[in-house]
Order: sequence, then C-alpha cells, then structure tokens
Amino acid sequence: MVEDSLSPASITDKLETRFIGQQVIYYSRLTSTMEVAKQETQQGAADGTVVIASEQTAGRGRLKRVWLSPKGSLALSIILYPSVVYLPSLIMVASLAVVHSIEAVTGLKPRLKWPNDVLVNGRKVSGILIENSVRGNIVNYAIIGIGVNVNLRLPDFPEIPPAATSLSDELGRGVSRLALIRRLLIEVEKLYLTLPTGGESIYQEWRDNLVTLGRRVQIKSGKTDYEGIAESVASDGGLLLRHPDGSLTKIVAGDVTLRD
Ligand code: BT5
Repeated sequence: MVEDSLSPASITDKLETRFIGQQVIYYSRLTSTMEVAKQETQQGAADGTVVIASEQTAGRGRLKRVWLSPKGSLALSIILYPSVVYLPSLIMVASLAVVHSIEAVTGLKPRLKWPNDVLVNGRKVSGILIENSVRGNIVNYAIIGIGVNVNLRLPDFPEIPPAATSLSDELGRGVSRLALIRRLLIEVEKLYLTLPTGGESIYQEWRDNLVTLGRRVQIKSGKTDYEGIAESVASDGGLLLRHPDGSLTKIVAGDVTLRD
C-alpha cells in the first residue's frame, strides 16, 4: 500500500525550501487549482503558495482544453511573482522540475515534448500550464500548473486519450504522491532561484530534453498548419521550424504531431 495522505502539514513538514510550498492550500476535490490559485492572488497570497488537489472536476489545459485529473492523480498550482524577464523561462523550470522529480522518485526517465508535455516511454504522463497576468512590465502574478498521472490505471479512464500513461502503469506499482510533491516543490524552487545567473543552462537542459528536435513535425498554431523539421528552440521557448523551401519560422505556441 502506498502512503498517500496529502495533508498540508505532511507536505510542508521540514520541507527544504525557502518559500515554494511553505504555504499549502489543500482540497480533496475542487474545480481547478488554477482557478483557486488565481483567487488566492487576489487575496494577497504569499510568493510560492501552492494549491493542491487530489481530484479536479474542471481541470484545464491550454486553449480551454480539458485536463482530466481523477483520484490518484496529482494537480497543483504554484503562485509566483517573478520579474517579467523570467516569464518565458517558467515553462522550462516547471518541465525540468517534473522530469527531475519523477526520475528521483521512480527511476523512470521522462523526456519533454514541445511545448508543455512530459512523456514517459513516448506517452504523456504530465501536462504543464503557465498562466500569468501582466500589465506593461509589471507582473501581477504567474501561476505554474502541473498535472501528473500518478496512481491511475489508464484503462479505467477511456476518456483520457490513448497517448497518455501514468507512473503506476509504467512501473507496475504505486508511487507516493507525497514524495513526488515534496521533491517537485524542491526542484521548482532550486531551478527558479537559479534563473538570475543560470538561465542559460536551464534553457540548454530543457532544449536537450526535447524529443521534438530534429524530427519531422506538423504543427497547428492558431488557424495555421505548418509542416517541416523542428530544428531548434530559441531561449524564449519558441520553436524554430525549417520549411521544405529552406525558410525558418519561429512558432511561439502550438500543438505538435511527430511525423516520423
Ligand atoms: C496541458 O494542456 O497539458 C496542461 C495541463 C495542465 C493541468 C494542470 S493540473 C493543475 C492545474 N490546474 C488545472 O486546471 N490545470 C493545471 P494541453 O497541452 O492543452 O493538453 C490538453 C490535452 O491533453 C487534452 O486535450 C487531452 O487530449 C489530453 N489530456 C487530458 N487529460 C489528460 C491526462 N490526464 N493525461 C494525459 N493527457 C490528458
């Protein structure tokens, strides 16, 4: 039986972070941790406050898509007040923190799919969503949302797309969500605090973990479909796509299908 109590006290107890996860707001069930985190910013939530739920009824992905997070999964949002220059790096910080913590707790070796998927053995085990409110150069807040399929038997959830997996399905055993959350919070903080001096190495590690690069891809970005070779990523996170005619486009947001 996997230890799986997620009380705020069990998460914060001797947690070796300076500020991320020192305040935890826990719900066994809520609509979306993004929604609640956003409300908390309006009540003056402290930097690094975390909203965690065991189950979401209206979890969301990008572009108002649905993120399913039934019991056994992990859903959390981290409230931050970064300088505007660090906003493009938050997806890199969050993605690498998920990779590091899954690897540390399970031994699995996740990879990343641009822009925001974490894959294990080619299937999506985690999705990341960054939402922020910025006016001019002032960041009102940024929220990192992370969903991980931890202890789910995917065949029990036909509504989750077949390109998904869970840590327990990959391992054939359950995983402590508590251990994973605590490690995740430590990893997010470590990377986030490195940004002022180590932003370049975070970008490089993120780029090196992308399964997308060097592959023939189809990208849907807004109403436009692109096809070409995903050549590289820029340090602001944009994907550099080489077209068959040799030209290059930088794509800031989109959905990638690997074609080879
Ligand atoms: C994402 O969006 O992958 C970001 C997901 C972020 C979820 C977290 S949970 C905590 C916080 N609170 C929230 O309400 N959200 C954040 P996107 O790239 O748009 O992918 C969404 C797509 O992933 C859906 O359209 C489905 O195809 C697929 N999907 C939905 N649920 C899934 C699951 N549990 N596992 C794998 N794939 C899933």
